[in-house]
Amino acid sequence: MRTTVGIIGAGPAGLLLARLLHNAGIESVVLESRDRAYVEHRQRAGILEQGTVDVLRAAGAGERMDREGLRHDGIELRFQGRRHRVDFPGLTGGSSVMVYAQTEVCKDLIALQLKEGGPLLFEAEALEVEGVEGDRPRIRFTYEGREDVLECDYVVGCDGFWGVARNAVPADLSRVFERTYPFGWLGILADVPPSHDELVYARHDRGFALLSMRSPTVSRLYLQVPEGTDAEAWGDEEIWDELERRFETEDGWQLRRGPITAKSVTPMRSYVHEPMRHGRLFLAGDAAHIVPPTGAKGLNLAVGDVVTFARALVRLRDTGSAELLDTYSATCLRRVWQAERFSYDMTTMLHRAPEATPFEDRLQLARLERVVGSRAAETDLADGYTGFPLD
Ligand code: RFL
Ligand code: PHB
Repeated sequence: MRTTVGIIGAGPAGLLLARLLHNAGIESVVLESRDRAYVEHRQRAGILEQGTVDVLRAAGAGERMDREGLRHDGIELRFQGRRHRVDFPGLTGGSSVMVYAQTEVCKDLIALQLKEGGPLLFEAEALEVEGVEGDRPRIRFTYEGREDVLECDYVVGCDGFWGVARNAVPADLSRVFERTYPFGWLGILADVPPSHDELVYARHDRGFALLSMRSPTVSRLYLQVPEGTDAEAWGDEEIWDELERRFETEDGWQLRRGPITAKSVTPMRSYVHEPMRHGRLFLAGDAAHIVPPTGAKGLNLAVGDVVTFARALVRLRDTGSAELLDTYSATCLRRVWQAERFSYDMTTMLHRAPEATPFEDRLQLARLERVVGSRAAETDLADGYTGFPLD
């Protein structure tokens, strides 16, 4: 098999890239190791930045998002029983975010790709990327029980944190910057209308909690739990009791309970692999970087990377200039590091580390007081949350 761009992975990064290339008249093949149902139902992100919404619309993939997505103009910060709303459009000059689940983004992009785009092979597992320093990189993969080779002009590794593409960058050229956190998130889906009409980020002495949603009838909630926690160790009523404690306010706000339909634990990690390009291999999305979910940035970063790659390839085709391809890694990494900083700040401001000292607890509260008391600090948070611009 032969194509222009070989894409490994059909998460948001790989699927959107295939769509952008199709719209530009550039051929691609997507290889995805899992089956379609798995990719369409894996519970993950929920928040799309304004820039991501604009990209999906321009790609012709925004129709259902515009019908079913929920525009949010703010979030609530909650600590010491107090509530503070951060007004995004008022602080940023008009930006907002969209609540539309990653599962739905993937379903929409898969349907478009299968209808209009190039090949998208499920249960096709990339084994290795070869020859990235030459003109004809290849992906060795298995499909329907056989080993095969996809010859490409370019390979884009959109295969997430556990993928194989990154291995094709020689160890002596790779630099990894990493931090793991001594806690994770226990996430639940519940068939109950959200208890608040915007997301609530709560800092509590017992740990962080987040109220989010999937639709007007489905809530998504998270609890900070110790690293390595088994989701099944938490009973449903125990989860609701703990959420209630952490969201408690002085004004008697009420949490609605309902049947829990899914439960899982996510570890928390910050990770950046530099460079994001080696020869004709380009890394995009979680294959190159991970952020803790507190800033809601992971999917949005993946979108930024593939937009940058697609633009660069179109520039090469239209003008003969490889300049944007050559600067791909540096361009993406500028935005990646701003998102890493923002996600780290949000995480450390809102979570209680197991070994936190009373001094650190006070500092954390002072950081929150600063955000709610200073328009400059609040604007900085709103700017970061609604998204850093694509260059
Ligand atoms: P993905 O989604 O992991 O997709 C990679 C795909 O590659 C496939 N694959 C392979 N295919 C072929 N051959 C191989 N050898 C392969 N190895 C792997 C995998 O099966 C998979 O389908 O990466 P991508 O596309 O870069 O997308 C990144 C996002 O998924 C991720 O950053 C976000 O989900 C992070 N995230 C959030 N991001 C946001 O922007 N906003 C949020 O509100 C948000 N909340 C979250 C999140 C992530 C979470 N978890 C579970 C980590 C909340 C949570 C709880
Ligand atoms: C989600 O709805 O899954 C979600 C929302 C905001 C975050 C993380 C996850 O910061």
